[in-house]
Amino acid sequence: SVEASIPEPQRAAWKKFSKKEFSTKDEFQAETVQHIETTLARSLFNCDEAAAYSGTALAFRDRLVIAWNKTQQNQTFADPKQKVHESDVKLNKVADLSLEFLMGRALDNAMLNTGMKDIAADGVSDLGFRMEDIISQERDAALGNGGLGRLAACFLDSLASLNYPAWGYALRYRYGIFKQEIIDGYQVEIPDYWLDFNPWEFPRHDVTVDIQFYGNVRKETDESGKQVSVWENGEIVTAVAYDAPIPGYGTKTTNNLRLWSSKAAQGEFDFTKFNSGEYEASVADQQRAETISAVLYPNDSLERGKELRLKQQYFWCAASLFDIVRRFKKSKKAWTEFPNQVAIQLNDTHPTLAIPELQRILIDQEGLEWDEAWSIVQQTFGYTNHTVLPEALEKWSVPLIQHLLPRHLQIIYDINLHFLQFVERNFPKDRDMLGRVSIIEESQPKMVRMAYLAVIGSHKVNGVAELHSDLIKTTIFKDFVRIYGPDKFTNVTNGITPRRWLHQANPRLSQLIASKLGGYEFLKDLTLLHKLEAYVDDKEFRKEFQAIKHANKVRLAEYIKTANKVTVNPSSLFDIQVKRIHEYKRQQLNIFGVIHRYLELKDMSAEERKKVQPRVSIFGGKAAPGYWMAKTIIHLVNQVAQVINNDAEIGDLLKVVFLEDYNVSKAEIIIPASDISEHISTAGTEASGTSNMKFVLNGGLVIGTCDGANIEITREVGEDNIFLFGNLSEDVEDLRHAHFYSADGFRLDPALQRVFDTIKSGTFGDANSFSALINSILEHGDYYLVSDDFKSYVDTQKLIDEAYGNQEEWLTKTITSVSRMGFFSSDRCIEEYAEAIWNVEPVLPKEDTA
Ligand code: B1H
Ligand code: IMP
Repeated sequence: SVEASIPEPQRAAWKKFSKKEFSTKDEFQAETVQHIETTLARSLFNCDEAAAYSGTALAFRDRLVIAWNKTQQNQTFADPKQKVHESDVKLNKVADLSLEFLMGRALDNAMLNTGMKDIAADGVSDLGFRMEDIISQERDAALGNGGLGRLAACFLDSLASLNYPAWGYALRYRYGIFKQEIIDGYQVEIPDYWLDFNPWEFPRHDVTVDIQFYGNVRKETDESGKQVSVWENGEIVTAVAYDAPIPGYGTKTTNNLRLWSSKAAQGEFDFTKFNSGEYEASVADQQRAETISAVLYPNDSLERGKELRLKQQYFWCAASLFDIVRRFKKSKKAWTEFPNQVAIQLNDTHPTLAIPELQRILIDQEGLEWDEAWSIVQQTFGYTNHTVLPEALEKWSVPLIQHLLPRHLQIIYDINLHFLQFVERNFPKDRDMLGRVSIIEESQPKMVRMAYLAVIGSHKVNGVAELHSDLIKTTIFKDFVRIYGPDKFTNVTNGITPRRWLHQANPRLSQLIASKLGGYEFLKDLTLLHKLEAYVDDKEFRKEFQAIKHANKVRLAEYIKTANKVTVNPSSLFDIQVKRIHEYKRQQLNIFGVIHRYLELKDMSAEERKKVQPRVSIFGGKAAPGYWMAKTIIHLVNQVAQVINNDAEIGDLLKVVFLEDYNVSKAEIIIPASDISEHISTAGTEASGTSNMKFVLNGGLVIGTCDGANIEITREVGEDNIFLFGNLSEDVEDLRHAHFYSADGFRLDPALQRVFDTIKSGTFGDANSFSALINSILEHGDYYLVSDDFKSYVDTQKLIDEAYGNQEEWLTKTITSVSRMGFFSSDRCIEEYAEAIWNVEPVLPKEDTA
């Protein structure tokens, strides 16, 4: 084996001194104190909570690294007991290319996944600290916008927990998603510089890749007389790897998240320029290079075609592929083996340049023929689509790609030519087809349609919930279903990791479930939750379940008190909508509903008000900085909150709260505290949604449209346990059409008209601030069907008030729902990807195989 190739004395010395994973309280404390004293240069006398966090985190990081090293060795060498030659190196790794990984905090996750949280909590308590305080010192790793980035993070947790050999690849942004402050009711963006102290990452200054941009392409003839293309004279930027360990739950498998950071190729700065007096120019080069990985683009579901974004995408794809290819080449296997050894999943179209890049490596650098190379490319990639919204579909202008990546543009044109010839052979009579499916859109300027390139360059394409996967087959990829047949397209309904979203966020509920199910096995096999249904009538269980929900609401109420200076009654119905602010997600429908409720309360007599179900409407979420309409919605919510919360006549009957800076760690407090959560997108617009799953798993019910994963949640929990409303996706087109062309004109529900009149009268401040929001409905065709769904929305909210009035029945609904959520574990997703798309098997850690 590889071990055997190292001389015995050397191995003995390593074995003797190589670090062991701590497993007792004493060992944990020894590690922590040592880090505080030596790594951080602090002492008993100046160790604050921040230092205690750092010491604890470093102790856990070291522990993860030991497991991480073993995992990487184990995954790299097929069978450690047999003699393994270099040529037997086994890869079979999944590479998950995602521009976003919304990881949140790492310490709590590391403690829970390694099963060491109790020991550590006990240990820090002896040192004078409370574990909750230490945990809350950590800053979120916020390298993502929303659902797409968090899904990638859940997938990493599942991949490691299921022992799949998998690496995530992304960029090491210096600034993650901005921090949101609400000032005078408006969103203000503050940069999120999160790297001053990040104990979780390992700089790998020895793992670097030089990446080229711009330049030109020259044709030359090689020794064998073959024409080859040489891309040269470009600008070089260096990618440096930073690795973060990803621990699995209840396993020693620890995978890797590799983040690339950009720096100037010549190192710190150019000394020749510096010495010749061009100090500023030498620093400018350095800054230009570093800008590539400087900041995460804060647009969720909107593409803006900026050159820097394209640079980010290529930089990251090229560095990641270089890394994967280098590792494969060490195995000395034939190229035809590549797709059997590596599976690369494209998280949306953002990494689509990896397709022409791999083709370029194979034909220009490795000397393969076009067809052979292309077959390898297609077998290697899988593409996950996350949206059908037209404004989110990526297109890059041909002149921009020509300028930045001249060789890639040639390859894209060649891919397109081969593809269109194939289409022409198979559909000779359908002339329009060629124009429709061409990768190149014949606009001014011409555009490259990245989604088409991703479909053509992958062997499988999947949507993220059943309705969405059906929609992509009948809308954006309709022609491709005819061309390739339906088998190329599949569905993998999204899921969430129960480790973070139940065990970590709601420890008391997790513990209650474990007490009934005989342990925590359900965290590895969430379908075991179905056994809870047997306890739905168990008095003790019901009491504890309800007490937990109440305690979680108290915790959120305390947070609201601190953060918003608003007192809410934890016995009210907590109605929560937290997600990115977007017209298609329809926070405007929610706030119009709140205004309607307020007006009704104002109309009531004191006697009538006594019968009303008190409610707290909680909002949270970021608007993209340039998305004016979304910012207007935030402003309206805050103005409405201001008026209602200060109306003495209303008191506890209605409170409105906008929670600032929604992020992963706040979600962990907010989600367990809902009675109702809102997932009310216009039907057909939300591909899946994943917070809907999190809320139900934590004992909340959903008000939602027939959209995304709401449909499968309904199938699982039963129609009686969810509040569905609104028009169906198949009717959306007709309704939009009717807004413009209906003979009897645009009709507005009188209740919604009254809401608009109230806003226009200045009740919530300057009416002009909100005119665009109202006009988008009254004047511009109400694209998101707010007026069409308003009545059914407020009627359904009434049903919810009534249902909540019967607390026993409500409790039955919530317990039943929790017990039926087993399907929504991201472990199930990963098994589906592994089987239907990647064709990979788990690699068990050594200890577990023995
Ligand atoms: C989703 C995005 C997205 N879909 C472009 N598309 C982005 C598109 O930075 N950009 O340019 C960023 C994000 N995000 C979401 O993915 C869907 O809207 C959700 O419905 C889905 O649950 C989630 C995960 O599949
Ligand atoms: P390589 O490209 O195959 O050398 O591996 C890629 C990365 O994995 C490098 O950063 C290595 O340091 C790391 N790596 C490979 N094998 C091991 C191991 O056994 N322990 C820790 N890291 C490893």
